[in-house]
Amino acid sequence: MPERGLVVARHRRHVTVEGAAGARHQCALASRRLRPLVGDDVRWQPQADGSGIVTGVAARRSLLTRIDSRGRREAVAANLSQILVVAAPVPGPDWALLDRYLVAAELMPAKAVIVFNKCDLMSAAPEPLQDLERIGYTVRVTSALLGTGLAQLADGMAHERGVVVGQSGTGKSSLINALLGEQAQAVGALTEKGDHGRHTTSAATLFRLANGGEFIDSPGVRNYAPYIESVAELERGFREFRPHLGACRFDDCRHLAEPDCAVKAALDVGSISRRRYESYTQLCDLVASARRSHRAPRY
Ligand SMILES: Nc1nc2c(ncn2[C@@H]2O[C@H](COP(=O)(O)OP(=O)(O)OP(=O)(O)O)[C@@H](O)[C@H]2O)c(=O)[nH]1
Ligand SMILES: [Mg+2]
Ligand SMILES: [Zn+2]
Repeated sequence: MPERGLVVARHRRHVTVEGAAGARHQCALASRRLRPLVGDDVRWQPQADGSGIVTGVAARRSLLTRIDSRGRREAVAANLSQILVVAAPVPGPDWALLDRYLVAAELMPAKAVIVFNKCDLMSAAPEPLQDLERIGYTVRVTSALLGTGLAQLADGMAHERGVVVGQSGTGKSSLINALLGEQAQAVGALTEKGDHGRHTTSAATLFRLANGGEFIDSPGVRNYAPYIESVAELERGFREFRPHLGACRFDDCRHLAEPDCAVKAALDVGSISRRRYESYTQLCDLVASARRSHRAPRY
């Protein structure tokens, strides 16, 4: 009998599925057309040796995407309700990268949580962080080293399914280890049988917190951009633009050089930050160039 399960890790040619009973099973795919992602709800057929075969992927509630190296849409993870973007004073924060993750969260949609880690290495919150808080983002200041802010961070993850993203070296894994504490090993255990002799480390693995939070660790990135179809979609990714959208002279205003632009007027009076606006114009360029090299979306 096929069972329901949750994909908790993706490897090159198979996935790890958590069954209804909580055990984890290495599963092959019944068809090459199936492209299960971490976070996908699947149907799988248990095998006598403890492994399984994924036979179907349920419709997705949300999808985190990125632009791949050829400008195409690549699916990253499914059914997330939260994106935790980790930045730190060391390595110096890449605010543009952080903005791109915030755009991804707005468009999915998913709740975004900005985690400023390694607070033991600084005294005052940097200005961009204050700007982001002012426009309504949740900011958690933490130290995985000292344990600062971890309880509030965990509270905000209760009953959410999130992914932890950000630059390499910001402390994502350290935060996860600190949050999991001694749970870490228990969740890492895989059913040995059924492993098809492959130990390729998966790009993403799902962990569970005692409060019902589920989250995915991800390897650090140097660059990231969500896949965005059009400028009309992109502008909705900047939450502080929203009160001004529809107030420009032209319906299809891209808020670049057009006259009587409400977004640029807001920029001029300082209610939209110049830094955020620059992130927007960079993404505009990226959307335009991705469209030029556009091919059929890949899943
Ligand atoms: N001072 C200080 N150092 C920290 C803190 N959290 C992590 N580190 C250190 O930062 C370095 C990188 O930590 P990781 O947890 O490996 O960072 P990561 O984001 O998982 O990096 P990738 O896996 O490469 O993406 C390690 O040397 C940690 O010990 C913190 O709160 N304070
Ligand atoms: Mg890591
Ligand atoms: Zn405009």
